[in-house]
Amino acid sequence: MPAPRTVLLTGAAGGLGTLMRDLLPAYGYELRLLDLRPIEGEPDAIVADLGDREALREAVRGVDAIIHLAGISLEAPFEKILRANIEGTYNLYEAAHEEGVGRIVFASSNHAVGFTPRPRGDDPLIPIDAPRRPDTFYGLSKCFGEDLAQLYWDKHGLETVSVRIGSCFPEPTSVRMLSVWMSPADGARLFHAALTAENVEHTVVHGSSANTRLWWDLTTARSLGYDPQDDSEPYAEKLIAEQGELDPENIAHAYLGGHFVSDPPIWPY
Ligand code: NAI
Ligand code: 15L
Repeated sequence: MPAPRTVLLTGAAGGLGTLMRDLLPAYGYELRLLDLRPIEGEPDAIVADLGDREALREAVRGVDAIIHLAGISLEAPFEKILRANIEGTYNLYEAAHEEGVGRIVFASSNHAVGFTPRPRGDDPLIPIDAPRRPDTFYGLSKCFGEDLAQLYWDKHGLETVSVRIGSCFPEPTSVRMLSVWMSPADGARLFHAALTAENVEHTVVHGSSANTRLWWDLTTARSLGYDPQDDSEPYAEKLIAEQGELDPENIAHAYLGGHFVSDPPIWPY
């Protein structure tokens, strides 16, 4: 596949979309933006719902690749998750297939495997082939997205890199995040690698920086050419002073998914 140049960024008005709008053009991409909400200062952004198949078909026409961030990004009632994340992602894949788009980078989440116990002591890092253990309907929708990606590769030759993102924010804000944080700059590095690596078929990778307190294995992400440059450790002393170390008796500190595993999930995490 020739290196993509024109990339559709769905969810462009969101937190991660906003960070990527700033960072990805430096890699030479021309971004076409799409979101349910208008974006200030971006009059050309496409305002469309993932439920609108005609709008999606038009939005994907002529792009070389798609970064799919749009959807509900936290736990929500199943019906809402169904519409935005499950049907919406299906609609996007159908449109991409119909218009001949070669590659999608799918924003999956650590919550697809959120009930995986976090490593303690000398435990090995969580491998990329750990069994699915969604911690929410939200996490379940990410499992669906990953399986949808596999289907469209096997049946139609549409490639995807599913990035199980940890926590991509300007700074880590919790002790848990020290282990799963992905700096925005590393996020852009990983998306760039996912867009340009050869023959990815459908590859699932963990998405985080090279944190000292890392919980999961980054080998598959690195195999795409991803070379993370950041580490959450400079934030550790302050966060631990404020919040304390993770408590082994607290269920929300026991699993990869943090507070998403509690019922109902507790915010903030
Ligand atoms: P966000 O909630 O800030 O942004 C999501 C965007 O999607 C919003 O701008 C929203 O308007 C748009 N959207 C929602 N439903 C839509 C629909 N039906 N049609 C069109 N647009 C719709 O979320 P954030 O943090 O930017 O995350 C982006 C993606 O990355 C999400 O898919 C999220 O699940 C995933 N992710 C993010 C992580 C993070 O640390 N930020 C961690 C793991 C996964
Ligand atoms: C996610 O999947 C969410 O979209 C994001 O808002 C964070 O909560 C992140 O996971 C996390 O686990 O920190």
